[in-house]
Amino acid sequence: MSATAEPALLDRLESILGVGGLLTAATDMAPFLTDQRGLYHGNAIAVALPDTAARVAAVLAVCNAERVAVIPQGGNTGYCGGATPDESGGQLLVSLKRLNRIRAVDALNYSLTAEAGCILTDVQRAAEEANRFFPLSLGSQGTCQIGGNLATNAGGVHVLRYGMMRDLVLGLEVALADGRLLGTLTTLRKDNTGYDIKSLFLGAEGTLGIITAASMKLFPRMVGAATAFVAVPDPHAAVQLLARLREASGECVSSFELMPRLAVELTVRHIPAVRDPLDAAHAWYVLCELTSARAADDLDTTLIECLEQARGTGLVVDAAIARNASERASMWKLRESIPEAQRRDGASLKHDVSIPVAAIAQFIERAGAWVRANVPDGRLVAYGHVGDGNLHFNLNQAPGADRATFLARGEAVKRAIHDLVVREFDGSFSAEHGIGRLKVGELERYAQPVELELMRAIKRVFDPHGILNPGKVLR
Ligand code: FAD
Ligand code: 2HG
Ligand code: ZN
Repeated sequence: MSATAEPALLDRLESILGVGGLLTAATDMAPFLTDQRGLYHGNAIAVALPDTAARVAAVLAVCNAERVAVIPQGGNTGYCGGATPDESGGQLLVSLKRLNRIRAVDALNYSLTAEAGCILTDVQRAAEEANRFFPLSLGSQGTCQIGGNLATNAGGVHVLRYGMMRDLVLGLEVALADGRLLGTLTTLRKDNTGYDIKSLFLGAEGTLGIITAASMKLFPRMVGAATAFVAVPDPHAAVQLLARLREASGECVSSFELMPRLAVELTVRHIPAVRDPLDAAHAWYVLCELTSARAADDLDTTLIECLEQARGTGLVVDAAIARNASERASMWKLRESIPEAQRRDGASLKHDVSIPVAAIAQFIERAGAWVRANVPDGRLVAYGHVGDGNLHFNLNQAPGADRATFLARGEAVKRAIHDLVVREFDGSFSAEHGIGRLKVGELERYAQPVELELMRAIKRVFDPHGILNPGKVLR
C-alpha cells in the first residue's frame, strides 16, 4: 500500500467502524503489538475494533480490494506469535474484543452461541447460569477469547474427557477475505451435507477467515468433583495410574496432569499463596480430578480406593485429597501457575509436543537424557496434559546460568527434541499451541510435501490475495 493511500484507507475504515472503532495513536495501539511471551514486536497502520460481524466483513472487503494485510487478534494469549503483525507498519490489526455478545443459550438443545470476542470465562459462566457446562478450560481463560480458542483449536485440562475445541463446535459464522459472511451457525448434531467447510477454520489461526461467532456444545453441569495431588515414582507409574482410574471411575476422569518436582518448587517459590500439598518432596506428581453430573456419585470414595490400591502396587507414593472447594482451587492454582512461575524464574525454551500416551515415560527418559548430556545450563520442567499425551517439554535457565548463552542453544535443543518426537515417537511438534509465526519452519520440515501442497491450495481458494495473517502457518 502506498503512503498516499493511507489517509483514504483510514477514512474508509473509520466510516465502517464508527466512533471508537479505530485506534491510530501509538500509545493506544501498543498493547496489541507485542505477543504475551515478548517474542515478537510488530507495528500496524491501525487497530480496528469492529463490534458486529457485518463490520468485520466490511473491513475485510476494503482490505482485500486495497491488498492490505489483516491480522486477527483475540485475547493475545497465544504462544506462537500468530496474533502479532509484522514490523512493516503496513498491516491492519483487527481485534475482536468488542464483538462479545452471547447470542443464545439453549439448555434443551445443550448448545450456546457466542460471538468471537467473548472471553472464555464468560462463556463458561453463561453455560453455568443455564445449569449447563462448557468444558474448555485453560490457564488463560480469563483473557483468551472464543475466537482465539477456535482459531488455535485450543486444548487445556479437560481434553481427556471432552476433546479439543474442534470437538466442541457445532457451527461457525466467518467473515471471508473478500467480505462475504459465511453463515453456518447451525446447532445441529448431525449434518452430512458435503464438505465440512467450517472445520477448515478451526486451527487455521486466522489465515483462512475471521471467525465472528460460533455455536458450541454444552454438557450437564458437574455437581460432584474429587481432586487429588498424587506423588508417583515416575511417569510410567502415572500413565498406569491413569488407565486404572479410567477403569475404576467409568470415564469420570476429567483431568490428569503430570508435573515434576521442579514445577512444584518453582510455583511455591514464585507465586504468592501457592503451597506444596504434600509434606515430603517427591520426584513426580499427578493432579487428577474426577467429576460427575450425578449428585449421588461418591467420587471421593472411588478416587481414594483406587489410589490406595495403586499404593499397594507401588504406583502411588503419597497423595493429598482435596477436602473442600478451597483446597481443590489451591491444587489447581499450583498447576495453572507453572507457566508464570517459569517466566519469573528466568529464560525458558518451550516445546509443546504430543506422543502416544503409552510412550510418554520412554520419551521423557530419552529426551531427558539428551537434555542432561547437552544442556548443562538448563533444567527440565516437563509437565502437562499427560492424559492426552501432551507434554510441555520445557527447559528453564539453571540458577546462575548466562541467559544469552542458554537461549542460544534454542535451535539445537528444538531440533533434537522435535526430531525425536516426530521421527522416533510418531508424535507432533505442536500439540495444542499451533504454528503461528514461531513454527512455520517446523511445519515445512515435518509435514508431508503433499500435506503442504494441499494446505497452500486451500489458502489460495480462501484468500487468493494473501491478505489474511500472512506469514503465519504457511510462508
Ligand atoms: P490470540 O492469541 O489473540 O490469537 C491466536 C491466533 O488466533 C492468532 O493466529 C490470531 O490471528 C487468531 N485469531 C484470534 N481470534 C480470531 C478470530 N476471531 N478469527 C480468526 N482468527 C483468530 N493453550 C492451550 O491450547 N491449552 C492450554 O492449556 C493453554 N494454557 C495457557 C496458559 C497460559 C497462562 C497462557 C498465557 C496461554 C495458554 N494457552 C493454552 C495458549 C492460548 O491461551 C490459547 O492458544 C488460546 O486459544 C488463544 O486465544 P486468544 O484469544 O488469546 O488468541
Ligand atoms: C499449560 O498447559 C499451557 O499450562 C502453557 O499450555 C504451556 O507454558 C507452557 O509451555
Ligand atoms: Zn497446555
